[in-house]
Amino acid sequence: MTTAPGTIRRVDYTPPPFLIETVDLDVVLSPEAANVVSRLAVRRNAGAASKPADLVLDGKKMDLVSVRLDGRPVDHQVTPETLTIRGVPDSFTLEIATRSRPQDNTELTGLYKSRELFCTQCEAEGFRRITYFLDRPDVMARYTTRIVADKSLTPVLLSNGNLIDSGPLDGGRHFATWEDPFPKPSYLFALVAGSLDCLEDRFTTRSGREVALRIYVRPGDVPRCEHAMESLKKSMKWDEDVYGLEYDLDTFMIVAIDDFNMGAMENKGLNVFNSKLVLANPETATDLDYHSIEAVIGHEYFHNWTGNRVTCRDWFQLSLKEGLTVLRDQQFSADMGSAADARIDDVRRLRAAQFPEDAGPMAHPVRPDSYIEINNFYTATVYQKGAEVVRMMHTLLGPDRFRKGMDLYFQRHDGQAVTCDDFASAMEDSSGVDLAQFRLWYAQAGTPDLKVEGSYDAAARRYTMTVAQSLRPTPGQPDKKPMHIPLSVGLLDGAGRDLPLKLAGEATAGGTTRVLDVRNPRDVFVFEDVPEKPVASLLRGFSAPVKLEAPRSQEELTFLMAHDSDPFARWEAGQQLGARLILDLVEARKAGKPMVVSDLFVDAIRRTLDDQRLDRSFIADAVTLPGLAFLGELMPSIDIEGLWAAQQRVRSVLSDQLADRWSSVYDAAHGSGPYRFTPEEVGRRRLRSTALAYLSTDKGEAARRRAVEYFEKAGNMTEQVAGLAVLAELGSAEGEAALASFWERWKGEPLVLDKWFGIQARTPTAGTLERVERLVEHPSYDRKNPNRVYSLVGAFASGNPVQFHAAGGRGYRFLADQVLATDKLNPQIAARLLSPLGSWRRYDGERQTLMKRELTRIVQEKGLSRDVYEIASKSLS
Ligand code: 0A1
Ligand code: ZN
Repeated sequence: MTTAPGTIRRVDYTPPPFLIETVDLDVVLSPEAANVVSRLAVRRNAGAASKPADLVLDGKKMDLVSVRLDGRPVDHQVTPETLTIRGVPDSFTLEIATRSRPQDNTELTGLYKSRELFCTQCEAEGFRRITYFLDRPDVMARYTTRIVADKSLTPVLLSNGNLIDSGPLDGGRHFATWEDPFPKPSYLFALVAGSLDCLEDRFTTRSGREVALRIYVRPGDVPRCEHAMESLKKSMKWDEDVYGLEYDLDTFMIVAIDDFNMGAMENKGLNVFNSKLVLANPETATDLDYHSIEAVIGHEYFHNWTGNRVTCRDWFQLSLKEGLTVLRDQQFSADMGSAADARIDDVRRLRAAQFPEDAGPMAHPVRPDSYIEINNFYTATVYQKGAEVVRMMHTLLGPDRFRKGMDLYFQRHDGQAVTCDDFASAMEDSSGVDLAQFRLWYAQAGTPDLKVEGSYDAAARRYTMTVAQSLRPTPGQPDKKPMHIPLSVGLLDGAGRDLPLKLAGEATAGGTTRVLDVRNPRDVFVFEDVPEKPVASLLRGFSAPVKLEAPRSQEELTFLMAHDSDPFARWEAGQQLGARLILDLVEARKAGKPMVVSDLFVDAIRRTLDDQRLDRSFIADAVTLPGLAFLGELMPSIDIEGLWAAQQRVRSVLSDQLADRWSSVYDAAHGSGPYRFTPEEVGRRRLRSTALAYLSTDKGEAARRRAVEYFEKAGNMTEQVAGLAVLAELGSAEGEAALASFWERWKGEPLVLDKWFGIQARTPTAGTLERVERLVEHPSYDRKNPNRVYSLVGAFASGNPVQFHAAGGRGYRFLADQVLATDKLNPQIAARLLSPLGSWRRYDGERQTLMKRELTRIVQEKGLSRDVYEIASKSLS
């Protein structure tokens, strides 16, 4: 593969030639401009490979006002992305004055305005838009920040660390000075200034230190911050209990911002959040919102140790902090609710987003080898697969040794900028487990295929499991080496009980779940003293991010669905059964044969619904059919119309044949009393809305009446949204009326209207594209706001495969137009929107042509951002 111009490669890393010890920022904010004076204490890095005469700083999209070295003018040169200071000594101070216009910054990176609020987003390379700097994570400095602004327009002035001074100034202005005692990379810098209210609380750490907790929101929104505050306190306690990690500053602040490119950002002591991940009350937020808020508050808080105290050496190591922190937030969610649900959720997400990425043109290792634009690498691979990689280490080491490895990691690297290899070494050195081959998970892209076969020898009472692994080529990696894969398995007897497991060579049996070390293209594992022919439970807990193929009969899968003691494997058996059935129906349809749904499947779902031992959220998970994205990955070429028709067919058979069950589940799961966000209540609501959806499949009169009633009587947003989605899909006059009344009721609440946009964009029936085209012109829509764009255009392109891929390619054209329009305002968002077009190779010839045509049109556009160029060009190559 040739390397595209502008490509940054991991192997080219060199330590910074200079280090910056302290940064003193003076930021003066006014409606016209932001004036920044930065004083840097710079010295040569003794550990650098070379001793250059000049210092080259990063900087873009601002005006240089002046620069002085040790108080004197200095020879310097400015380019659009650098400032070079000529002939610098070994140690010196640099004073740089710059000016920028936050109000014109639509990219939402660097210093920008969200309505009247000034705020910053510096990860990955935003700090260079605030002032000239060595904007790389291995340059860690102590920051002092003085902010000056008009007191009445901008009463609250925040930055990282502790407030050390504040007061009035002339001309109606005031100032605040913040000092962060912890050295940090520039990407963790933050500043927020504006009119904000705040919810305050306290947390006492386990060593007895008092921490002030503050959540800042727009005036009036404080009552919607309670769940976020509770989540924060739970996170702080959990990190102490599980990892022994305490918070380290006197204050912890969160600010909610309406215009934000991502979910949230872990800036030291001053987390900035997308307001949708802070604000919640039962009237405006769904169970899913409540859950996401808890998880993301946890995620950002956990970054304080995994990310901030120990940070990344360079951006290729992004998964060092993200994979590990996602694993930690997943563990936290599992501990706060149902562990089984949490795991099922993780796997669903991985399969829906990461597996397609690993199979597409942007496939990259968890630790990428190169990038053109780093913002394009905040991916499901770096985050979700990265978390799976750390989870596998946890599985291989066991919880105690994993914890020891974490302790060693912090002991060795606190205050440093390190690599994924350093993390693996800490795990290895603390446990004695050899992770040499395992490290390939960081280096090799693609989802391994695992084929598992079993055979039973009754005479020898022996069960032999043969495991074959393979890994397909991915861009830039034609040949792959075999991986070290932890395969967690169990064996069930005829009554569905776990058998004690004894591997050949072992003296006694130990446990009923074993983790097999798969290391070779083909491995054989022999279980002894197996009294009868067992049914194998494979990949328990989803012990590795692989695609599993095992020749299991429908009867065996049904058996596992009813008996497996591992909840993930139990759910998975049902998904496999459902997937196989749907794929068979796709084939039948193609061959012009009737699509017949087996009684076996219907019976299995019936038994699940009747199983009194199962909790409601697990039942809801188990009766939900596999999603189209997951199913598509199982086909050599995705037949989206076939998949949709087959999935609908199965739905309607389940709806018909189990009508009495859906009705009784629906009635029994009726709630009472005020909204509570508890695992039981969430499960109840989920099962009830799942039943409602099945009951509405026939679109008949009774169904419509029931859905209308559900929607109108909804006591909270969870039910309202579930009812609205069903009604929108019914598409009748009732659906239109519900959409209209929802808008009327919530037109003043943009975050709630995002649900309204999203439901319409995801409705899989004909006419959706026309509707979406009208909605981009709707007065409630705002193409400068990332939440609006994702909830409408993103939801259509990524969440509605049926209509996005509808024959003719109009969906593709619409998306390309939106990408080009968005790119002029916000390249990061444009690049993210674009990704569904990258999967063109996975579709039939006609769709391939249509999708490629749009990608080509995009690449040829003049003035394209680096972000969009990278995705579009790699998608075509
Ligand atoms: N580190 C954040 C994610 C994040 C990344 C980039 C951003 O702006 C371009 C914003 C946030 C996290 O993992 O939560
Ligand atoms: Zn993160």
